[in-house]
Amino acid sequence: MSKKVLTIQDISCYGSCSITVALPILSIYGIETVILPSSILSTHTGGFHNVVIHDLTNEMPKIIDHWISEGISFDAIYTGYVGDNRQFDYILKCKEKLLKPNGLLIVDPAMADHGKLYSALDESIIDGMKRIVSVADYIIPNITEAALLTNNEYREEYDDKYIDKLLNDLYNLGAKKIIISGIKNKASIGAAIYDGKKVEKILAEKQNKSYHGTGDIFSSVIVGNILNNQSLSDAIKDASDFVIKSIKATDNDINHTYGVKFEEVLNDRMNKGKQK
Ligand code: PXL
Repeated sequence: MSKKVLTIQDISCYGSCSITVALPILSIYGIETVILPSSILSTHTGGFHNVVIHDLTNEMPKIIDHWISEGISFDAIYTGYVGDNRQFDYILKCKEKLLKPNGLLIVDPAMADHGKLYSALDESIIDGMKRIVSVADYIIPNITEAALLTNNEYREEYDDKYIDKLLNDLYNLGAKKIIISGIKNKASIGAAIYDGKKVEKILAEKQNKSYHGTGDIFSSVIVGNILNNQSLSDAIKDASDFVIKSIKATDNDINHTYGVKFEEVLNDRMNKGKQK
């Protein structure tokens, strides 16, 4: 039977991130993807000015209550960018009332990068994010988010000890499996994973340019792979490969700076699937 996922994040109408990447990516896996938009924005907030933001906090409980009354349930809940601190109560309600027994909560605490919170967010989002991280089965923060969630200082340069401390502190918050993305050394970039027993690093070839929305693509592919019962390390290797190919598909178009052209990679996957 095909799986059903609820993804809770914003709709950035233009900008190739959040729901507009999660939906097509998860659909390729044959996963039915249901959305609970936390807000609607004209664009994402990284690099655009005068972004129009329509907050949907007040709609969320009405939508959730309707689903509860319809007896709807999900195999997983996958959360991303949350626009308002009041929304964490509703996310926890979804976990309690709409997630099947043994269903997974997968949290990408998408709130910051390069040492800073995203521009439309304030510090209150950090405490809210801690509440859902502490009950999550998987979390997928980048280094900035990992540092903010654990009150560690953000570092551009770091050693294994720093990453191990972030992993350990996140595990102590309550998350069962931690995936920190964007771990870099001279030639490589990748993720560090920890399940309370062993740390593993999964590295791939570093790209010269960084683009917006690649974190959301990385997380969406991981969610698809986890629900497809792949091992976590294979899920991450594949997600890195997907992001690298998406960046390569974008690098030759200097006008495309707001996200990556992941559609070309998705199209390849779909055609490969068809040949089988
Ligand atoms: O890609 C993360 C993201 C998602 N949603 C919104 C954002 C960002 C990053 O800036 O602004 C609205």
